[in-house]
Amino acid sequence: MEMQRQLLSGNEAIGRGAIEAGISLAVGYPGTPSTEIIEYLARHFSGQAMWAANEKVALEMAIGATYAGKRALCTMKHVGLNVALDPLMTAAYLGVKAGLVVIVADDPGAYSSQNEQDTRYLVNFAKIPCLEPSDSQEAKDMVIKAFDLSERFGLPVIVRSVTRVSHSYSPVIINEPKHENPTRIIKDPPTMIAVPSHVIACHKRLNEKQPKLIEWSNESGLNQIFKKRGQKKGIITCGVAYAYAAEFSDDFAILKIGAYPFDERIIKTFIRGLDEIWILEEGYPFIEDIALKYSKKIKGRRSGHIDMEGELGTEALRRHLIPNYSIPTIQLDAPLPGRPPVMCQGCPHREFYKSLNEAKPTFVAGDIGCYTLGAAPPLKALDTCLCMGASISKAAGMSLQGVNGVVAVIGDSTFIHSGITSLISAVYNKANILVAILDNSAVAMTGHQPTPATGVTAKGEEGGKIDLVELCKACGVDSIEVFSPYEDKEKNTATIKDKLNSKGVHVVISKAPCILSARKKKA
Ligand SMILES: Cc1ncc(C[n+]2csc(CCOP(=O)(O)OP(=O)(O)O)c2C)c(N)n1
Repeated sequence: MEMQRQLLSGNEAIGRGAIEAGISLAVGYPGTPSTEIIEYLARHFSGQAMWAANEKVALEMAIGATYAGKRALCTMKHVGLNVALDPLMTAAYLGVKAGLVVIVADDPGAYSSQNEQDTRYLVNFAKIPCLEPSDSQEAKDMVIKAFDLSERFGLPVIVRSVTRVSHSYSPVIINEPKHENPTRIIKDPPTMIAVPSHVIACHKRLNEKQPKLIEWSNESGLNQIFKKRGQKKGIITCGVAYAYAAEFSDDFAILKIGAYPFDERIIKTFIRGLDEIWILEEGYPFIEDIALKYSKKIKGRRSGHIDMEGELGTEALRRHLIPNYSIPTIQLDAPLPGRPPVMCQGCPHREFYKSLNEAKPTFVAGDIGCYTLGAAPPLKALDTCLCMGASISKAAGMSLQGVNGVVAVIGDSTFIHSGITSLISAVYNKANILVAILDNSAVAMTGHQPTPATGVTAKGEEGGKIDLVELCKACGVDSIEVFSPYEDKEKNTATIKDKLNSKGVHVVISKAPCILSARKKKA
């Protein structure tokens, strides 16, 4: 094959890496900034690339594929790993039977997320390795390395990306894909059945792997020192922050961390002879807390030199690293207006909220999706939003304390992701709530991916189709009504009012396609 170079985003490069590593399955749940990995694979991988109902299910499906001897890729955003943490923790104990790589994309600055948590702490907690790329080429190479590492140690491996790696484009060399592993059904009870009698032995095996993982990371070449003679200042960095730090390599020696866990002695070696050491890492001060054990000259987030919150970004770095740096400013006649995200004109959620506001609920527990934008003026329709699936459970919790007139508002994808079990729990515990499922037949917030209720797969093919009405009925709700948010709004308000004043768990499904996906279909 002739050498070929392509301009790929980090997410596309991750997808390409997975193809070249010989995966048989790619499965994930949408979430910015990770979504485009499965979308790329759905277009470019002739094998299986699919969406699961949530991240936990995605990871369990990927683990299942490894029990058939196949390599599997699983993708999610950072908060998705909280959902998938249960299988991940124990998969580390049991080990995997073929390469399993989990891509977790963090969102420093929380541009599209409910928090800016740092995946490296969960990696550490699970005692598994993690690789962290700084550009698209590294993203591809590290995915391939991660599969080999996973098979060598029999462990799931995480590749941590961040928004700026996932969404930035840089050239990537394309190579021939490896052949997929042949199917072989694996049975090995002591390493596949997590019952108490096996746990201690599994945990011991996991602990015994730890020093070997450090040896591997030492030899991997992924933790590197770049130091020129006479340099007195240094930067310890990782991921995309390495790309920023590299701009200062004339003045600063650089230690780049690409593989975790790493041998802390590399920090001791690096800081020798340096008068000032900056720690540039997106996320929480993970490396900094280790470095602080070895030097008092460390400057970073923990030591108060860089803000603890928000994205590091390039501007902040220039400000810190170049003495007397002044930010060039452009004089404007008037300040630019703020442009917070808003609901689209004609969005069906907007019309639903108008009817809901007219019904004057006591409290509205929102959830995560485009409909969260209903919290903003002029609708001001929501009183709370926490994490995916929490609306129904929070509403039930309030109702069981005697608060009447509580509504949970949840999207179709979020309902399938983690609302169903909350609905069952509300019915079981005899809550008095109204659940409004805003069914726009898409995961609109993350880019109009299909859902199990649309019956279309990630590849755009016909899949199984889940009927939300039948599903709610099967959960035992007291009543269920479907209406269009555009039509007969007075009647919709009357229906909502009636359900708010009734005992039991009631569901209304406000059904109308997302205005953008409907337009896309027409075009
Ligand atoms: C645990 C977790 N996974 C993924 C996401 C990313 N995400 C934000 S909203 C959303 C779903 C939105 O779809 P839906 O509920 O159908 O509402 P819509 O945006 O279509 O109105 C997803 C997947 C997240 N915030 N948290």
